Amino acid sequence: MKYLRKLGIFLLVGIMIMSLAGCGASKKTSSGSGTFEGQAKGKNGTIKVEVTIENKEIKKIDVIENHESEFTKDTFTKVIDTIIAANSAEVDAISGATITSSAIISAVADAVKKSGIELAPKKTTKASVKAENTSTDVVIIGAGGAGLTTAIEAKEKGANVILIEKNAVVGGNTNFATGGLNAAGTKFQEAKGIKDSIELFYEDTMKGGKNKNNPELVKILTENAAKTVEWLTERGADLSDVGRMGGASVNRTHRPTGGAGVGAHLVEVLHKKAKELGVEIRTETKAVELLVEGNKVTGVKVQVAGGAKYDIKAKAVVITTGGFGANQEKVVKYKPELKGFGTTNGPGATGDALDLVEPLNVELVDITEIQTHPTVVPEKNKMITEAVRGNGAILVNRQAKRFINELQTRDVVSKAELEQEGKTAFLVFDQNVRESLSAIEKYAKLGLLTEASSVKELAEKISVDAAELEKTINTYNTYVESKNDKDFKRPNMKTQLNKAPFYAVEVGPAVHHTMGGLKINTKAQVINKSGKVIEGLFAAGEVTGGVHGANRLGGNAVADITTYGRIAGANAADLAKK
Ligand code: MEZ
Repeated sequence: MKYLRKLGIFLLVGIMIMSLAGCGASKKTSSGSGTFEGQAKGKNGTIKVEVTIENKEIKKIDVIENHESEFTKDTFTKVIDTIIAANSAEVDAISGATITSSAIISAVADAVKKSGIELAPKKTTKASVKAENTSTDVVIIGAGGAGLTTAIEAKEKGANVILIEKNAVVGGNTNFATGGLNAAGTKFQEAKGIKDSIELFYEDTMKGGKNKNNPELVKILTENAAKTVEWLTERGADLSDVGRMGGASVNRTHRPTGGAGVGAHLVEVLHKKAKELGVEIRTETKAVELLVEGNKVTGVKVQVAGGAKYDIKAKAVVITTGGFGANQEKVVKYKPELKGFGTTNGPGATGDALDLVEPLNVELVDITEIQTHPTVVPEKNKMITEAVRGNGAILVNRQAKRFINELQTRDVVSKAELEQEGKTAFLVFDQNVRESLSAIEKYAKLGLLTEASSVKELAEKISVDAAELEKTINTYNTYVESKNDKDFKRPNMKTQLNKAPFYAVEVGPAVHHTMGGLKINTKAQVINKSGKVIEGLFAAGEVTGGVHGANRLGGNAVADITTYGRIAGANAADLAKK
């Protein structure tokens, strides 16, 4: 019996050792073969991969841990395919998702190093990118939210469409948009009993833009945004949740159920739709010159990865390249006081269109109007969506005092923060707010939140006076109850901050949106310095100027890119049919 028990323990220990070896970092089965783990730091945290090698050849790469944004999914597939084809981790990173793709490459290199196996790299000829002159009805430059929308609309109107994108991945800055899309008079507002009107939306937008906006463009935006919400919904988007952004009189910011981020969701829906419709999307294809005959744009010269150039002739060209918020040189050129500021923009927002249109004498509007977003984590450049304030968070300074109506427009909140000690502030909220907005989960995963079980503990953790922070929050809670913010007249106080845990994030302003750009009319046609339409040339989204005036309201960018994207797509297709 004793002997049997001993044998049992012996076997159990043996099995445990074997299974521990199985779930360990490496499983080398025989020389030149095995499965090995490797890791590297991605944009949002650790990326872990499991690499299967058979007879010195990489056969399979599984990503077993990653915290990267949804939109990088394509990047994973592309870079893994490249590594397997080359049988080597010495491959190039992918433009538009450089940090993520470099991390995958490094994680694979780590696994290969741990394996001790010497791989024999294969010579790969980069799949030859077609670099032949071609022609189409409509060519669209830039596959962000505006470009994808334009492409779908033009294609659905019967045009043949080529959509080019300089990066290897689509989505551009829209991938980072979080807060939502503003629209007045939607069925989603109606279902929630929200009383809104196009007039009120128009007034808020003009006031937010300090009346510098082009009233005709704002009229078209505000009249058509609700139709855009319908259009997007019909094509698969979920915009059923409605929240509040700074400068809005009512809740009109549409976003996915539970308050999830809007941008990556829309890019996924639009990308899928564009592919389904047969839009030809050419990535790693950069516009280098507009083709012009007289006063007419007739196509675009492009350059592909590897350097070859070719022409795409088209009956209509639409520029949807976005703003220049990631281009410090251009930002400082137009607004020197923003020197040294961080940016919320993806690396592609470099303002290429400003150079492209230079020979065409295009009128630029409000080009010096550049917006900072007030709740960006310093150094990390992670934007904390305005929806967190919209759903109840407050801002306090280092004296633990509120200093502004948190739902003021971005220019006003940014300025107020820069006047505080340390030029930053703390965004403070509770579990009520966290539970109301799923976008916050991403910040928690990224480790951006300081969490505490009481206000006192939170104050200690962020080094502010505990009694003062308790007083500030208690006073704010009485304002929520009486619906009257006696200090700053904040209009929308959604919830008392009284449910533990409590949270804080240090935030400050960073470059967010470039309001200025190419002058367009209400048909999205581009206008030159003599006030004339440039035939065959359209533009939509952040590349244009006039819609937002001196300051854009949160939620109006996604409304702009999709609404004017639809307008540009429809008019470009019409022109092509003529
Ligand atoms: O429109 C925006 O820029 C926006 C809503 C950003 C955000 O705070 O989420």
